Amino acid sequence: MSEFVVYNIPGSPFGRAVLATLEEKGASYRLSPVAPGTMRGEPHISRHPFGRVPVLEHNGFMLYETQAILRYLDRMLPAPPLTPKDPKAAARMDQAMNVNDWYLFQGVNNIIGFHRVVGPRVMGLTPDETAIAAAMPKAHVVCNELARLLGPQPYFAGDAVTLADLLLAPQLDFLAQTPEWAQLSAGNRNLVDWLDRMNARASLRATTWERVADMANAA
Ligand SMILES: N[C@@H](CCC(=O)N[C@@H](CS)C(=O)NCC(=O)O)C(=O)O
Repeated sequence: MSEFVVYNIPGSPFGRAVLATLEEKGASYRLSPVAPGTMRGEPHISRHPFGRVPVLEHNGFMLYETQAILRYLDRMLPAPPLTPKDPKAAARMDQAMNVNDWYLFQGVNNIIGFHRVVGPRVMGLTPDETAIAAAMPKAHVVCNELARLLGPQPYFAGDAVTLADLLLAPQLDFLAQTPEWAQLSAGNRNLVDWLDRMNARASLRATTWERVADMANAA
């Protein structure tokens, strides 16, 4: 199995999901850092026509969109399996992954996470408190719904980690770095415990912003 190349920016939660999945699989991979501000120009725009990260390259096969990448990795590298066999559990996994993309990222993390974490850290921006406050009602709905979907199970699709956990954990870990997390997690103890469980995994510890920045510097 030849090496996987991940085009990514340190700090990207979507990129971290790909790296964490490769770590869970014990796969050999290389990070190819994309400099912020260069994603809408060549060469990156030829890899990703929407100018985003991550992009996976495998034996010349280029793939963007994190869910597609995670499913490709799970099919190419079957052990350990990260998709449940049971159709209902697999449907819960798919549902949680779509909640991540459509509701947690869009309108919550791309506002609150951006203004609290990425903007200040990467661009030296001051958080836009009005935008953050406007995103909070949706953020409450999303966090409460994720806690409801998780319920008493250890992971989103049951007893074992799946692609849903690996997609959601980097996003929620981002939100957990903001002061808003105290309100968003209040009453959602199961989500906090799940995030602690995920953050304790070797795959998540190997792919923190700092660790990915180290990989980028070494590339
Ligand atoms: N739907 C895409 C979303 C990827 C995405 O939004 N990535 C962010 C970083 S976490 C990005 O590249 N943002 C750059 C930009 O919007 O300019 C996926 O699933 O891969």
